[in-house]
Amino acid sequence: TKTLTVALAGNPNCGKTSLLNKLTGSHKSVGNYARVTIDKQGSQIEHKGWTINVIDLPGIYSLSSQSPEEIVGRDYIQDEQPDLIINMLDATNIQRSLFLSTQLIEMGVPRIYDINMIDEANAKGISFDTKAMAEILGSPVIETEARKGFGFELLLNSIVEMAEKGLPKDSMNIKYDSHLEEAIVDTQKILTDLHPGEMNDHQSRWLAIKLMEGDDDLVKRENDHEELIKAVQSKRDELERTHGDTTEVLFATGRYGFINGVVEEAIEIPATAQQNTT
Ligand code: GDP
Ligand code: MG
Ligand code: K
Repeated sequence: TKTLTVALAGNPNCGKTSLLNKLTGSHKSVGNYARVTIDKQGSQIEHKGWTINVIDLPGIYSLSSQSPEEIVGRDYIQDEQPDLIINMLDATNIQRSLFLSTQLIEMGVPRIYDINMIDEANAKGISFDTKAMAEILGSPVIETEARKGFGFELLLNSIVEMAEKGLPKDSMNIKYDSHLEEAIVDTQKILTDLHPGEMNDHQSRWLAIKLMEGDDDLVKRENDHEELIKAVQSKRDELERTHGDTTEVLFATGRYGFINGVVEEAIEIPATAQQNTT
């Protein structure tokens, strides 16, 4: 049989467990508890001749290493390499949701976007041009209401369709300010010299960005390479001096710039429903 492993990634409370329960007919409690373990067995769903193995990742806002949930989620994606990620977005908090998406894009994982809570968003007058979004985000975009199962057929069809076409190897990038881009390219050069043949361009770009952001976990892993760590630190210092912001803030600003572009092009948010971006 044809099988596929799909990981569900999204912010806490965006509806991941609801989707899984509804899809599998199970009744695991839908709670709001902290969770840092992953059930790698997953839940199996049969659709159009495929067995889709769905893994529920912990709720996360980012893929840095600022919380155990983020580290566990990121390690799972890197080590287990699920075939596909369903990136679940909270339609009522789309900017914040898309922050995680920018990081999944940078990791280069094949993905489908699931805009959940579409009922609540529509009730607030928020609407999405899913075709335009899919074009900008480089992958299919589906709307769902996980509590009721609305949109699931489309979501499952989209998963199977993608699997049958062959999952894309992603090369889409988030573009940053020119100073950041220069620093990324320089860092990538050092990385590919240190790890010859181990990383493609997309992977070295991801690691360069993470190191530039001062990701503790990844900096620790590269700690043997004194020259790299020194070079990264001096770039960080220089960027902070010239821009007056930490590199973390500079990268976050770049990500929100991309997100604002998505909103401008493809999402209608009435003034009465403006959302948090933090
Ligand atoms: P998780 O933290 O991502 O696993 O989110 P949950 O599945 O626990 O859902 C969080 C809350 O949102 C629960 O109260 C769900 O009943 C509710 N919920 C989930 N999906 C939807 C949806 O599409 N529409 C609405 N209105 N509520 C939803
Ligand atoms: Mg959950
Ligand atoms: K708009």
